[in-house]
Amino acid sequence: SQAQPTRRGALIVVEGLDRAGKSSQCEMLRDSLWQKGSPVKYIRFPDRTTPIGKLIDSYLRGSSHQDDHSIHLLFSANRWEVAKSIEDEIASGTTVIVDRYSYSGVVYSAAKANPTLSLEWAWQPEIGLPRPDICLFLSISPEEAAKRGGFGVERYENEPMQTRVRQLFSTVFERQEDVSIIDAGRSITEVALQIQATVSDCIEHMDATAPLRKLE
Ligand code: NYM
Ligand code: MG
Repeated sequence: SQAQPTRRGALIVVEGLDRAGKSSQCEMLRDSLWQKGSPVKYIRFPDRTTPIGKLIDSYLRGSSHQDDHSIHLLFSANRWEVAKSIEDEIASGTTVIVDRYSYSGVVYSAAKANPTLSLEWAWQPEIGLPRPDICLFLSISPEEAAKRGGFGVERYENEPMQTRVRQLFSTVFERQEDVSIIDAGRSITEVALQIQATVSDCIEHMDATAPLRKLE
């Protein structure tokens, strides 16, 4: 009999505002896929462990200053430096769950209202990166976010910035294909079950013999 073509893994991105519950949901999704026997890996951006990631971390903690364009390109470079390893994992059959990706990249930078840093400008360095098979947008209302406790101490964790980020996420996801909006204002379990169902549906319907696509 003929050998089956290798099924590649899926690239699953989880996006949302700060305090939407992304990290907990990513961990639960990883565990549920693992229990079903799928090889799976969970990564996050920014990856603060690399040399570029350390510059980003210092900027976010407010210990260093960066020009808006410069920090934007560092966030993008932080994705490019692991793009190949994501592609390799996926080609070998591992599903990769990514906590924040290019969508956070463009939205947080454009939210600074810098006149020469538009969404369009911000998207350019993302072109060619691995394209997610699905992007789950964890949506919570500003009221629900407020109930989840105060802001952290990092740059961007303030009301005016979060309001602009929320608006820009809507703009970006209106134009984007393969997005699933998840109402993340519900209980952790309800949200987790909807995410699992959405991801199973995506994995079942995607062409797992075709290679991963690229962002364009
Ligand atoms: N962030 C994250 C960006 O500004 N650009 C990016 O490309 C990415 C991936 O970093 N407030 C911002 C959004 C967050 C901050 O992320 C740190 P996290 O997930 O809170 O550690
Ligand atoms: Mg955060």
